[in-house]
Amino acid sequence: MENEKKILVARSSLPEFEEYVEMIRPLWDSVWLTNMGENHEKLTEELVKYLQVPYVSLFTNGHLALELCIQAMGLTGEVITTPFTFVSTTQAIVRSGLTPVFADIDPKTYTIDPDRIEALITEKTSAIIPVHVYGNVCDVEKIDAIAKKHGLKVIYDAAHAFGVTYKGKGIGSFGDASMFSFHATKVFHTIEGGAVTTASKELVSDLYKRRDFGIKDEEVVDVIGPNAKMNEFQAVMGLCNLKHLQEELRKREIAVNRYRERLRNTKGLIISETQKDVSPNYAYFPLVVDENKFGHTRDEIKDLLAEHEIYARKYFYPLTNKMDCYQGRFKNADVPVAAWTADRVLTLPMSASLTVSDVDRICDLILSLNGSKS
Ligand code: T4K
Repeated sequence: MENEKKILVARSSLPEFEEYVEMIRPLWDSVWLTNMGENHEKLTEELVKYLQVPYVSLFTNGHLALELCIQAMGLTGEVITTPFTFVSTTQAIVRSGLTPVFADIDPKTYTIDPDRIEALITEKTSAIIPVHVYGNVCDVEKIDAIAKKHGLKVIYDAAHAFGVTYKGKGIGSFGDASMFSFHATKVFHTIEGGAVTTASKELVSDLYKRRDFGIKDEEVVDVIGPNAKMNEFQAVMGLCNLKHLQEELRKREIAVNRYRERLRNTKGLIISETQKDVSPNYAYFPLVVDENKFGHTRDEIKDLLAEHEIYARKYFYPLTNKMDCYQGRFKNADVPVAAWTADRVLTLPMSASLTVSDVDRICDLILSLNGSKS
Protein backbone atom coordinates (compact mmCIF):
# COMPACT_ATOMS: atom_id res chain seq x y z
CA MET A 1 0.00 0.00 0.00
CA GLU A 2 3.05 2.23 0.02
CA ASN A 3 3.25 5.06 -2.55
CA GLU A 4 -0.47 5.04 -3.20
CA LYS A 5 -1.73 8.49 -4.16
CA LYS A 6 -3.52 10.10 -1.24
CA ILE A 7 -7.01 11.25 -2.24
CA LEU A 8 -9.09 13.51 -0.03
CA VAL A 9 -12.85 14.06 -0.21
CA ALA A 10 -12.31 17.45 -1.87
CA ARG A 11 -9.39 19.34 -3.33
CA SER A 12 -9.38 23.06 -4.04
CA SER A 13 -8.83 24.16 -7.62
CA LEU A 14 -6.40 27.03 -8.01
CA PRO A 15 -5.71 29.26 -11.00
CA GLU A 16 -2.13 29.51 -12.28
CA PHE A 17 -0.01 31.28 -9.66
CA GLU A 18 1.11 33.95 -12.17
CA GLU A 19 -2.47 34.67 -13.21
CA TYR A 20 -3.52 35.40 -9.64
CA VAL A 21 -0.38 37.40 -8.88
CA GLU A 22 -0.91 39.57 -11.97
CA MET A 23 -4.45 40.27 -10.85
CA ILE A 24 -3.52 41.23 -7.28
CA ARG A 25 -0.54 43.39 -8.39
CA PRO A 26 -2.68 46.59 -8.73
CA LEU A 27 -3.58 46.29 -5.05
CA TRP A 28 -0.02 47.36 -4.24
CA ASP A 29 -0.73 50.65 -6.04
CA SER A 30 -4.27 51.29 -4.88
CA VAL A 31 -3.61 50.04 -1.34
CA TRP A 32 -7.37 49.40 -1.20
CA LEU A 33 -7.51 45.92 0.27
CA THR A 34 -11.06 45.46 1.52
CA ASN A 35 -14.33 47.31 2.30
CA MET A 36 -16.14 46.93 -1.04
CA GLY A 37 -13.14 47.59 -3.28
CA GLU A 38 -12.94 47.55 -7.07
CA ASN A 39 -12.62 43.76 -7.38
CA HIS A 40 -15.45 43.23 -4.94
CA GLU A 41 -17.70 45.35 -7.15
CA LYS A 42 -16.52 43.64 -10.33
CA LEU A 43 -17.12 40.17 -8.88
CA THR A 44 -20.59 41.25 -7.74
CA GLU A 45 -21.46 42.31 -11.30
CA GLU A 46 -20.06 39.14 -12.86
CA LEU A 47 -21.96 36.93 -10.44
CA VAL A 48 -25.24 38.72 -11.13
CA LYS A 49 -24.78 37.62 -14.75
CA TYR A 50 -23.44 34.14 -14.07
CA LEU A 51 -26.04 33.24 -11.46
CA GLN A 52 -28.88 34.90 -13.43
CA VAL A 53 -30.18 36.80 -10.43
CA PRO A 54 -31.23 40.44 -9.89
CA TYR A 55 -28.88 41.16 -6.95
CA VAL A 56 -25.81 39.61 -5.33
CA SER A 57 -24.40 40.60 -1.95
CA LEU A 58 -20.90 39.26 -1.17
CA PHE A 59 -19.69 38.07 2.24
CA THR A 60 -16.52 36.80 3.82
CA ASN A 61 -18.06 33.32 4.05
CA GLY A 62 -21.29 31.51 3.33
CA HIS A 63 -22.23 30.99 6.96
CA LEU A 64 -22.32 34.69 7.80
CA ALA A 65 -24.16 35.33 4.56
CA LEU A 66 -26.92 32.99 5.76
CA GLU A 67 -27.00 34.35 9.31
CA LEU A 68 -27.20 37.95 8.19
CA CYS A 69 -29.86 37.14 5.61
CA ILE A 70 -31.97 35.52 8.35
CA GLN A 71 -31.46 38.56 10.55
CA ALA A 72 -32.13 41.08 7.78
CA MET A 73 -35.48 39.42 7.09
CA GLY A 74 -36.45 39.87 10.73
CA LEU A 75 -37.49 36.24 11.13
CA THR A 76 -39.00 35.22 14.46
CA GLY A 77 -40.03 32.06 16.30
CA GLU A 78 -39.75 28.82 14.36
CA VAL A 79 -38.08 27.97 11.06
CA ILE A 80 -38.79 24.73 9.20
CA THR A 81 -35.61 23.20 7.90
CA THR A 82 -33.77 19.97 7.16
CA PRO A 83 -31.49 18.12 9.57
CA PHE A 84 -29.61 16.52 6.64
CA THR A 85 -27.10 19.28 6.04
CA PHE A 86 -23.79 20.70 7.15
CA VAL A 87 -24.09 22.04 10.70
CA SER A 88 -23.83 25.63 9.42
CA THR A 89 -27.50 25.72 8.36
CA THR A 90 -28.80 24.86 11.82
CA GLN A 91 -26.20 26.98 13.61
CA ALA A 92 -27.24 30.03 11.56
CA ILE A 93 -30.88 29.54 12.62
CA VAL A 94 -30.08 28.96 16.29
CA ARG A 95 -27.47 31.73 16.51
CA SER A 96 -30.14 34.10 15.18
CA GLY A 97 -32.35 33.26 18.18
CA LEU A 98 -34.76 31.06 16.22
CA THR A 99 -35.99 27.53 16.80
CA PRO A 100 -35.33 24.99 14.04
CA VAL A 101 -38.19 22.60 13.36
CA PHE A 102 -36.90 19.61 11.42
CA ALA A 103 -38.76 18.11 8.48
CA ASP A 104 -37.86 14.79 6.89
CA ILE A 105 -36.15 14.52 3.51
CA ASP A 106 -36.97 13.08 0.13
CA PRO A 107 -35.29 9.65 -0.31
CA LYS A 108 -34.13 10.41 -3.85
CA THR A 109 -32.76 13.98 -3.68
CA TYR A 110 -32.04 14.09 0.09
CA THR A 111 -33.55 17.59 0.12
CA ILE A 112 -36.45 18.59 2.41
CA ASP A 113 -39.63 16.64 1.62
CA PRO A 114 -42.18 19.35 0.73
CA ASP A 115 -45.04 17.04 1.72
CA ARG A 116 -43.77 17.06 5.31
CA ILE A 117 -43.67 20.85 5.69
CA GLU A 118 -47.31 21.91 6.14
CA ALA A 119 -47.93 19.66 9.16
CA LEU A 120 -45.07 21.45 10.95
CA ILE A 121 -46.37 24.99 10.42
CA THR A 122 -47.62 26.70 13.60
CA GLU A 123 -48.52 30.30 14.44
CA LYS A 124 -44.86 30.74 15.41
CA THR A 125 -43.44 29.71 12.01
CA SER A 126 -41.85 32.57 10.08
CA ALA A 127 -39.81 30.85 7.38
CA ILE A 128 -38.62 27.73 5.60
CA ILE A 129 -34.88 27.19 5.12
CA PRO A 130 -34.38 24.25 2.74
CA VAL A 131 -30.95 23.11 1.48
CA HIS A 132 -30.00 22.20 -2.09
CA VAL A 133 -27.85 19.50 -0.58
CA TYR A 134 -24.96 18.19 -2.79
CA GLY A 135 -26.25 20.62 -5.44
CA ASN A 136 -29.50 18.61 -5.75
CA VAL A 137 -32.37 20.98 -6.38
CA CYS A 138 -35.17 21.11 -3.78
CA ASP A 139 -38.76 20.94 -4.97
CA VAL A 140 -38.73 24.73 -5.36
CA GLU A 141 -42.18 24.92 -6.93
CA LYS A 142 -43.96 23.13 -4.07
CA ILE A 143 -41.91 24.88 -1.38
CA ASP A 144 -42.49 28.34 -2.80
CA ALA A 145 -46.23 27.60 -3.16
CA ILE A 146 -46.50 26.44 0.49
CA ALA A 147 -44.64 29.55 1.64
CA LYS A 148 -46.92 31.82 -0.35
CA LYS A 149 -50.05 30.12 0.98
CA HIS A 150 -48.93 30.54 4.61
CA GLY A 151 -47.16 33.91 4.30
CA LEU A 152 -43.72 32.47 5.10
CA LYS A 153 -40.30 33.57 3.88
CA VAL A 154 -38.03 31.11 2.08
CA ILE A 155 -34.24 31.26 2.22
CA TYR A 156 -32.52 28.49 0.28
CA ASP A 157 -29.18 27.27 1.60
CA ALA A 158 -27.57 26.93 -1.84
CA ALA A 159 -24.05 26.49 -0.43
CA HIS A 160 -23.56 23.49 -2.74
CA ALA A 161 -25.49 24.74 -5.75
CA PHE A 162 -23.28 27.34 -7.43
CA GLY A 163 -24.20 27.68 -11.10
CA VAL A 164 -27.01 25.10 -10.97
CA THR A 165 -30.05 25.98 -13.05
CA TYR A 166 -33.61 24.66 -12.90
CA LYS A 167 -35.81 24.94 -16.00
CA GLY A 168 -33.16 27.31 -17.36
CA LYS A 169 -33.37 29.68 -14.38
CA GLY A 170 -30.53 30.38 -11.96
CA ILE A 171 -31.19 28.40 -8.78
CA GLY A 172 -30.60 31.57 -6.74
CA SER A 173 -33.70 33.14 -8.23
CA PHE A 174 -36.14 30.97 -6.26
CA GLY A 175 -37.60 31.87 -2.86
CA ASP A 176 -36.97 35.22 -1.20
CA ALA A 177 -33.20 34.73 -1.10
CA SER A 178 -30.48 32.10 -1.48
CA MET A 179 -27.09 31.71 0.14
CA PHE A 180 -24.08 30.40 -1.79
CA SER A 181 -20.77 29.29 -0.26
CA PHE A 182 -17.51 30.11 -2.00
CA HIS A 183 -15.39 28.08 0.43
CA ALA A 184 -12.12 26.59 -0.84
CA THR A 185 -13.77 23.16 -1.18
CA LYS A 186 -16.52 24.36 -3.50
CA VAL A 187 -16.99 24.18 -7.29
CA PHE A 188 -16.36 27.93 -7.36
CA HIS A 189 -14.38 29.53 -4.56
CA THR A 190 -12.94 32.77 -3.24
CA ILE A 191 -10.75 30.93 -0.66
CA GLU A 192 -13.43 31.69 1.94
CA GLY A 193 -16.49 33.55 0.78
CA GLY A 194 -20.19 33.53 0.17
CA ALA A 195 -23.12 35.44 -1.23
CA VAL A 196 -26.79 36.12 -0.86
CA THR A 197 -28.85 36.40 -4.03
CA THR A 198 -32.26 38.03 -4.08
CA ALA A 199 -34.71 40.04 -6.14
CA SER A 200 -35.35 42.40 -3.22
CA LYS A 201 -33.62 45.76 -3.47
CA GLU A 202 -34.47 46.45 0.19
CA LEU A 203 -32.85 43.22 1.33
CA VAL A 204 -29.68 43.82 -0.66
CA SER A 205 -29.29 47.37 0.65
CA ASP A 206 -29.86 46.20 4.23
CA LEU A 207 -27.23 43.46 3.73
CA TYR A 208 -24.80 46.03 2.33
CA LYS A 209 -24.79 47.75 5.74
CA ARG A 210 -25.35 44.72 7.91
CA ARG A 211 -22.13 43.00 6.75
CA ASP A 212 -20.23 46.23 7.61
CA PHE A 213 -21.22 46.72 11.28
CA GLY A 214 -24.54 48.26 10.18
CA ILE A 215 -22.79 51.42 9.00
CA LYS A 216 -24.97 53.58 6.74
CA ASP A 217 -22.55 56.50 6.57
CA GLU A 218 -19.83 58.03 8.71
CA GLU A 219 -22.29 59.16 11.34
CA VAL A 220 -25.22 56.78 11.01
CA VAL A 221 -25.32 53.14 12.09
CA ASP A 222 -28.92 52.00 11.77
CA VAL A 223 -28.79 48.19 11.88
CA ILE A 224 -26.88 45.80 14.14
CA GLY A 225 -24.22 43.85 12.31
CA PRO A 226 -20.78 42.26 12.53
CA ASN A 227 -17.91 42.49 10.05
CA ALA A 228 -18.62 40.03 7.23
CA LYS A 229 -17.08 41.78 4.23
CA MET A 230 -15.26 39.99 1.43
CA ASN A 231 -11.76 41.38 0.94
CA GLU A 232 -10.01 42.16 -2.35
CA PHE A 233 -7.74 39.09 -2.31
CA GLN A 234 -10.81 36.88 -2.03
CA ALA A 235 -12.62 38.80 -4.77
CA VAL A 236 -9.65 38.47 -7.14
CA MET A 237 -9.53 34.73 -6.50
CA GLY A 238 -13.20 34.66 -7.48
CA LEU A 239 -12.60 36.63 -10.68
CA CYS A 240 -9.77 34.25 -11.63
CA ASN A 241 -11.74 31.13 -10.82
CA LEU A 242 -14.78 32.32 -12.76
CA LYS A 243 -12.65 32.31 -15.92
CA HIS A 244 -11.89 28.61 -15.43
CA LEU A 245 -15.32 27.48 -14.32
CA GLN A 246 -16.31 25.72 -17.54
CA GLU A 247 -13.15 23.63 -17.37
CA GLU A 248 -13.80 22.89 -13.69
CA LEU A 249 -17.31 21.64 -14.49
CA ARG A 250 -16.16 19.58 -17.47
CA LYS A 251 -13.56 17.73 -15.39
CA ARG A 252 -16.02 17.11 -12.58
CA GLU A 253 -18.61 15.82 -15.04
CA ILE A 254 -16.14 13.25 -16.37
CA ALA A 255 -15.44 11.98 -12.85
CA VAL A 256 -19.13 11.84 -11.94
CA ASN A 257 -20.00 9.98 -15.14
CA ARG A 258 -17.29 7.43 -14.41
CA TYR A 259 -18.52 6.88 -10.85
CA ARG A 260 -22.02 6.38 -12.18
CA GLU A 261 -20.88 3.99 -14.87
CA ARG A 262 -18.96 1.91 -12.35
CA LEU A 263 -21.39 1.94 -9.41
CA ARG A 264 -24.79 2.08 -11.10
CA ASN A 265 -26.64 -1.27 -11.04
CA THR A 266 -24.73 -2.68 -8.07
CA LYS A 267 -27.21 -4.08 -5.58
CA GLY A 268 -27.29 -2.04 -2.39
CA LEU A 269 -25.34 0.93 -3.75
CA ILE A 270 -27.60 3.93 -4.23
CA ILE A 271 -26.28 6.81 -6.34
CA SER A 272 -27.93 10.00 -7.58
CA GLU A 273 -28.61 10.70 -11.24
CA THR A 274 -29.04 14.16 -12.77
CA GLN A 275 -32.50 15.55 -11.94
CA LYS A 276 -35.01 16.40 -14.65
CA ASP A 277 -34.84 20.03 -15.87
CA VAL A 278 -31.62 20.60 -13.88
CA SER A 279 -28.25 21.66 -15.21
CA PRO A 280 -25.98 20.28 -12.46
CA ASN A 281 -22.60 21.39 -11.04
CA TYR A 282 -21.19 17.99 -9.98
CA ALA A 283 -20.36 19.34 -6.52
CA TYR A 284 -20.39 16.09 -4.54
CA PHE A 285 -20.76 12.37 -5.15
CA PRO A 286 -22.85 10.85 -2.34
CA LEU A 287 -23.10 7.07 -2.18
CA VAL A 288 -25.75 5.49 0.04
CA VAL A 289 -24.97 1.95 1.12
CA ASP A 290 -27.82 -0.40 1.98
CA GLU A 291 -25.85 -2.98 3.92
CA ASN A 292 -28.64 -5.57 3.72
CA LYS A 293 -28.39 -5.65 -0.08
CA PHE A 294 -24.69 -4.84 -0.56
CA GLY A 295 -23.49 -7.15 2.22
CA HIS A 296 -21.19 -4.53 3.74
CA THR A 297 -21.75 -1.30 5.62
CA ARG A 298 -20.91 2.28 4.75
CA ASP A 299 -18.30 2.26 7.52
CA GLU A 300 -16.62 -0.83 6.10
CA ILE A 301 -16.27 0.94 2.75
CA LYS A 302 -14.95 4.09 4.43
CA ASP A 303 -12.36 2.08 6.40
CA LEU A 304 -11.24 0.07 3.38
CA LEU A 305 -10.72 3.26 1.35
CA ALA A 306 -8.82 4.86 4.24
CA GLU A 307 -6.47 1.87 4.37
CA HIS A 308 -5.55 2.90 0.83
CA GLU A 309 -5.18 6.60 1.70
CA ILE A 310 -8.53 7.50 0.17
CA TYR A 311 -10.53 9.66 2.54
CA ALA A 312 -14.26 9.69 1.88
CA ARG A 313 -16.44 11.58 4.38
CA LYS A 314 -19.80 10.99 6.05
CA TYR A 315 -21.39 14.19 4.75
CA PHE A 316 -23.93 14.44 6.47
CA TYR A 317 -23.76 12.32 9.59
CA PRO A 318 -24.84 12.89 12.29
CA LEU A 319 -28.04 14.74 11.51
CA THR A 320 -27.75 18.27 12.85
CA ASN A 321 -30.64 17.75 15.32
CA LYS A 322 -28.54 14.98 16.92
CA MET A 323 -25.48 17.15 17.48
CA ASP A 324 -24.16 17.45 21.03
CA CYS A 325 -24.65 21.23 21.24
CA TYR A 326 -28.42 20.84 20.68
CA GLN A 327 -29.12 18.00 23.11
CA GLY A 328 -32.36 18.63 25.01
CA ARG A 329 -33.03 21.95 23.26
CA PHE A 330 -35.56 21.08 20.56
CA LYS A 331 -38.56 18.82 20.18
CA ASN A 332 -37.68 15.32 18.95
CA ALA A 333 -37.75 15.34 15.18
CA ASP A 334 -39.69 12.70 13.26
CA VAL A 335 -37.21 12.23 10.41
CA PRO A 336 -36.88 8.50 9.59
CA VAL A 337 -35.69 8.96 6.00
CA ALA A 338 -33.02 11.45 7.04
CA ALA A 339 -31.90 9.15 9.87
CA TRP A 340 -31.70 6.11 7.54
CA THR A 341 -29.73 8.09 4.97
CA ALA A 342 -27.32 9.71 7.46
CA ASP A 343 -26.45 6.24 8.80
CA ARG A 344 -25.59 5.00 5.31
CA VAL A 345 -24.20 7.89 3.31
CA LEU A 346 -20.60 8.24 2.26
CA THR A 347 -19.45 11.16 0.16
CA LEU A 348 -16.80 9.87 -2.21
CA PRO A 349 -13.86 12.05 -3.30
CA MET A 350 -14.86 14.65 -5.88
CA SER A 351 -12.81 17.44 -7.39
CA ALA A 352 -11.61 18.65 -10.76
CA SER A 353 -8.24 16.99 -10.07
CA LEU A 354 -9.79 13.52 -9.70
CA THR A 355 -8.88 11.43 -12.75
CA VAL A 356 -10.78 8.56 -14.31
CA SER A 357 -8.09 6.21 -13.00
CA ASP A 358 -8.54 7.63 -9.48
CA VAL A 359 -12.27 6.94 -9.78
CA ASP A 360 -11.52 3.44 -11.05
CA ARG A 361 -9.22 2.78 -8.10
CA ILE A 362 -11.93 3.92 -5.67
CA CYS A 363 -14.65 1.88 -7.40
CA ASP A 364 -12.43 -1.22 -7.68
CA LEU A 365 -11.93 -1.14 -3.92
CA ILE A 366 -15.64 -0.65 -3.19
CA LEU A 367 -16.70 -3.39 -5.57
CA SER A 368 -13.99 -5.76 -4.34
CA LEU A 369 -15.90 -5.97 -1.06
CA ASN A 370 -18.76 -7.97 -2.51
CA GLY A 371 -16.86 -9.48 -5.38
CA SER A 372 -18.82 -7.49 -8.04
CA LYS A 373 -17.08 -6.59 -11.24
CA SER A 374 -19.57 -4.09 -12.78
N1 T4K B 1 -24.40 25.32 4.32
C1 T4K B 1 -23.97 24.16 3.83
C2 T4K B 1 -24.97 23.16 3.35
C3 T4K B 1 -22.59 23.89 3.74
O1 T4K B 1 -22.17 22.69 3.28
C4 T4K B 1 -21.68 24.86 4.19
C5 T4K B 1 -20.26 24.59 4.12
C6 T4K B 1 -22.17 26.09 4.66
C7 T4K B 1 -23.55 26.27 4.73
C8 T4K B 1 -21.29 27.19 5.15
O2 T4K B 1 -20.53 27.78 4.12
P1 T4K B 1 -19.08 28.42 4.47
O3 T4K B 1 -19.24 29.32 5.63
O4 T4K B 1 -18.10 27.31 4.73
O5 T4K B 1 -18.74 29.19 3.21
C9 T4K B 1 -16.06 21.73 4.57
C10 T4K B 1 -16.09 23.21 4.25
O6 T4K B 1 -15.22 23.94 5.12
C11 T4K B 1 -17.47 23.82 4.32
O7 T4K B 1 -17.42 25.04 3.59
C12 T4K B 1 -18.50 22.92 3.66
N2 T4K B 1 -19.84 23.42 3.80
C13 T4K B 1 -18.43 21.51 4.23
C14 T4K B 1 -19.41 20.58 3.59
O8 T4K B 1 -17.11 21.01 3.99
P2 T4K B 1 -15.03 20.39 6.58
O9 T4K B 1 -14.94 20.69 8.04
O10 T4K B 1 -15.52 19.06 6.17
O11 T4K B 1 -13.67 20.76 5.82
P3 T4K B 1 -12.23 20.08 5.88
O12 T4K B 1 -11.26 21.08 6.43
O13 T4K B 1 -12.29 18.77 6.56
O14 T4K B 1 -11.89 19.90 4.34
C15 T4K B 1 -12.43 18.84 3.55
C16 T4K B 1 -11.43 18.49 2.45
O15 T4K B 1 -11.30 19.57 1.56
C17 T4K B 1 -10.02 18.21 2.95
O16 T4K B 1 -9.90 16.87 3.26
C18 T4K B 1 -9.16 18.61 1.77
C19 T4K B 1 -9.97 19.65 1.02
N3 T4K B 1 -9.45 20.99 1.25
C20 T4K B 1 -9.75 21.66 2.41
C21 T4K B 1 -9.31 22.93 2.61
C22 T4K B 1 -9.63 23.65 3.89
C23 T4K B 1 -8.67 21.60 0.27
O17 T4K B 1 -8.39 21.01 -0.79
N4 T4K B 1 -8.23 22.86 0.49
C24 T4K B 1 -8.50 23.57 1.62
O18 T4K B 1 -8.08 24.73 1.74
O19 T4K B 1 -16.00 21.51 5.95
